[in-house]
Amino acid sequence: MRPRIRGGRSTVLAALLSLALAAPITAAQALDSPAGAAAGATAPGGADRTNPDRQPHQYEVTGPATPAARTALAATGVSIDEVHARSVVITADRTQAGTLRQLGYQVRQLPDLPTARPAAPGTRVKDFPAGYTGYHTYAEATKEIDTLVAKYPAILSKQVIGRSHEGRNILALKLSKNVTKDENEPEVLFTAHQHAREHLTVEMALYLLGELTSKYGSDPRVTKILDSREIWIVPDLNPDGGAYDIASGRFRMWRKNRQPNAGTSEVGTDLNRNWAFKWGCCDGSSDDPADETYRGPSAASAPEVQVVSKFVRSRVVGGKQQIKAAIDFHTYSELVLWPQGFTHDPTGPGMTQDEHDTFATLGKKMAATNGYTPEQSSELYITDGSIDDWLWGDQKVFAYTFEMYPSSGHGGFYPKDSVIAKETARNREAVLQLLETADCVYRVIGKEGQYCKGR
Ligand code: 0X9
Ligand code: CA
Ligand code: ZN
Repeated sequence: MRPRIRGGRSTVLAALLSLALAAPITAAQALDSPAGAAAGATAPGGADRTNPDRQPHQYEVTGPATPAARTALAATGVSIDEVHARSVVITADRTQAGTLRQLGYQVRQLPDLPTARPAAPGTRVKDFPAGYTGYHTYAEATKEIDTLVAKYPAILSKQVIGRSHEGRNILALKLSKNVTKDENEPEVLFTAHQHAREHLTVEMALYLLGELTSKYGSDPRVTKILDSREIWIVPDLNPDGGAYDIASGRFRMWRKNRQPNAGTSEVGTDLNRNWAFKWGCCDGSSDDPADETYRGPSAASAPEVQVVSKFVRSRVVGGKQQIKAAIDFHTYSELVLWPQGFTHDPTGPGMTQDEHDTFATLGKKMAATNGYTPEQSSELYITDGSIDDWLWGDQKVFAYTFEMYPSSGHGGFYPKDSVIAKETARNREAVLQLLETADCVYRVIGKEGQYCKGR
């Protein structure tokens, strides 16, 4: 059993609030000002998120030096943001930090980021604060995507594949020559923004959309890729969380989605613990809705996870999954990670030696292009219900997780907008290599003949 560091704290008020929030709003109410996304002192976060003991901060925890020790710490439900040789940086609130101290951890609070002055209570800020306005809000990203679709209709198309809990559209953009036809070409999936505070990943998706459209016909590599692949980009898996994170005028350090939880005022599920493969199996997620890594009440309980799971399954054509490779973008730590996250074993059930070697070889190749550190994700700490484990374990997609800039410090989840151009372009080469390899990923270990004949 994982140590529960905090019990439920349901009050009558909290129960009423969560009931009030439980009704999903309609699409018509959605988009810019969903009812559930109101800001201010009474913001549902839950009810006591205005309590200073419940504000998230980053803490340095000294001691954990092995994957097992980090998994034990992560099993308390805090998120691990940085991994160092003999310490980690976590996100937790004061109550959780106190509990960790009681468990014997050495815990030191790190200074909060200087953020803009909060908006007046009850008002809702629509843009990022000064120094961050180069980041795209959901509305700005939607507008930019629509402009690109209008400009490049022959190679870019947009589908609404479903809606978030609060009713925002979840999009899948397809990029390919003859984009309106489903051709028999290898498909590659890029996803971003499962975690609300990881705004740089939306910029990564927008960068890829801009690059792959504007360079078609002039850049020979991009041209060849669009001529021979079908690329899917889901630029924002957690639009509700992203909007909530910026809505008060100061960053809330929010991670989860914005789905209420029954019987508590605590809001949200960690989408990257909610996927329906070995969900909750292995002490790699939390069963406490108050925790950062709450896995949800059941596998794929989050509408955002359902929407993208259904979309991925829809790419099975003639009994064959068309998507061959994928990257899910996160921040931060500058890592290229591969499955399986639920186990420390590099091979074993669900992963042959050749499959592992293929993952590792391609992962290291990509990491050599962007300077990230390549490793199996469980080298960090065990996770269960993550998207890459589901894509691999359930769909046999060679799925990676990229943890983007910074490697540590430097604004953590909130680097200034001045880094966007450099830190998105930094992954260009890795993305192109993945796309070029997608017709036979096993080529990287020289086993094309064995695994990719007769495709
Ligand atoms: O914990 C996570 O979900 C990821 N780190 S983050 O700081 N972006 O939250 C890491 C996931 C690593 N595990 C797998 N990819 N399975
Ligand atoms: Ca095509
Ligand atoms: Zn993340």
